[in-house]
Amino acid sequence: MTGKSLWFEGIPFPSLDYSPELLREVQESFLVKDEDVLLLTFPKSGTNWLIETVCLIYSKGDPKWVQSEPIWDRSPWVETKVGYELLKEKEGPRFISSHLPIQLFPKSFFKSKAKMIYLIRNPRDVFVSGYFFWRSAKFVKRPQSLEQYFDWFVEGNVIFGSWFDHIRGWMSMRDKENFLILSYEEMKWDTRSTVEKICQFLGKKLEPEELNSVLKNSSFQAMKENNMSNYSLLKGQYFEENGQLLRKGVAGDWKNYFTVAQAETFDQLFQEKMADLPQDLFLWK
Ligand code: PPS
Repeated sequence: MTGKSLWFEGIPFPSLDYSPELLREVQESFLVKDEDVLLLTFPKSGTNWLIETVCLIYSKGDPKWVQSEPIWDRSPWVETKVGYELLKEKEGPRFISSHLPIQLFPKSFFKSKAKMIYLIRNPRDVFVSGYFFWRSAKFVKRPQSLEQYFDWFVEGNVIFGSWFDHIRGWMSMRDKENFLILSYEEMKWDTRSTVEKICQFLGKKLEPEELNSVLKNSSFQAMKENNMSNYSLLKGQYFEENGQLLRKGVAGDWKNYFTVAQAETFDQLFQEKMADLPQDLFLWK
């Protein structure tokens, strides 16, 4: 299991809990319902923070639910074996998480009215976060050095493929009413306004004290201490003891790791790949 990824349609996936047959079935047959809420990201963009926030919005800030049920059961990953089975059984409105690129996403979504939130993060920070995370994972090809992972990242040979392709693919949905784009950076810099934006999108109204409780219980510190959200339950089978989901939780950490040459290579690549998209999508600039 250690040291391997699973390849499907030219994209590396984790080798545990994924299979080509399932990925095809999810795409062709998973039925998205109009009342579902979908949380979509490229890995390491702040997915779990978004899930926690949405769960807390629905529980009106009451932390009982997020402190008693693992985060991957509250909002299962549709592309995993465990998540797919769980979602098929769930009644009523569901929260569904996914890292799938648009071309592999369940086709039924595109004919539904289900709401999707797509969270973007500065790819430089996605890269650093991914390097430290995948290094301790037992179900992917692990990077041996930051330099090696940099090469993989710019080539798009990391788990779930090219960050640039993922963003470009999903940004084609940006004018749809049921599609909300947020960024990790705006969540960091103005968490309250971002939570209000999510509430408005999902048609949820919170009292001021409920909103305060959402903010308190979805904070980096609260999530780091919450065993239902910090992935500590996955240590052993999925991760080494030193693995941690909640590493630093800041914007701009890449500046502590990139060499000048890497920063220039990355800028150039970004320019080449993303110049034709509206630049206000990329709030870290
Ligand atoms: S995963 O494995 O792809 O689902 O990881 P994901 O949840 O997308 O991203 C993990 C990074 O998100 C940070 N994080 C947070 N930042 C701020 N506040 C809160 N509450 C929070 N929760 C998670 C987490 O620390 C990872 O970023 P890094 O830079 O590694 O710290």
